[in-house]
Amino acid sequence: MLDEKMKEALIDQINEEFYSAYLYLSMSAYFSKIGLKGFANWMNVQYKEEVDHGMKMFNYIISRGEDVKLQAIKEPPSEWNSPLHAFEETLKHEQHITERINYLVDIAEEVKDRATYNFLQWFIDEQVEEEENDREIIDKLKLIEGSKNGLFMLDKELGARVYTPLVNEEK
Ligand code: OFO
Repeated sequence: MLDEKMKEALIDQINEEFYSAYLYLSMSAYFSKIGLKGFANWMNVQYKEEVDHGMKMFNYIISRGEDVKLQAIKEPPSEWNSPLHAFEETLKHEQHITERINYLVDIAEEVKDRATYNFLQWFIDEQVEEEENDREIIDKLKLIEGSKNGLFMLDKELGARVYTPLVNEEK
């Protein structure tokens, strides 16, 4: 059993995570379109990780004996002005997700739900990593600004990112 407010907020978060997945899949399409296959790969891996986040949330609610009524996922943007713009928007989005996770932790504290509080710690750590990754790529994009060669090298680097599924017990 979950407190009603807690349950509603966790279900909203499933939607946020699947919207994140949709946003990054859309960015993957954008990068493919402008010929940056490595960037597209990076976003594709990010998309899969976000699906994992949504499923982790979903499985947790089910494990607490609750039902889940899924909501519509809104349409993400499909155009950005530049790779830098796309990554700045990615960082902004992740900062929004961090606020959301903090809000969930606040509710868990408010309703004294220790199990959910514990469950959310994984997301707290994950958000630190997510924001750090985005900031690193933004810094690199700023450094190579205007250099086609630099962009080519970064595309190669981002093309090497490999998706690692969350193992079952972590989900
Ligand atoms: Fe990008 O961490 Fe989930 O949303």
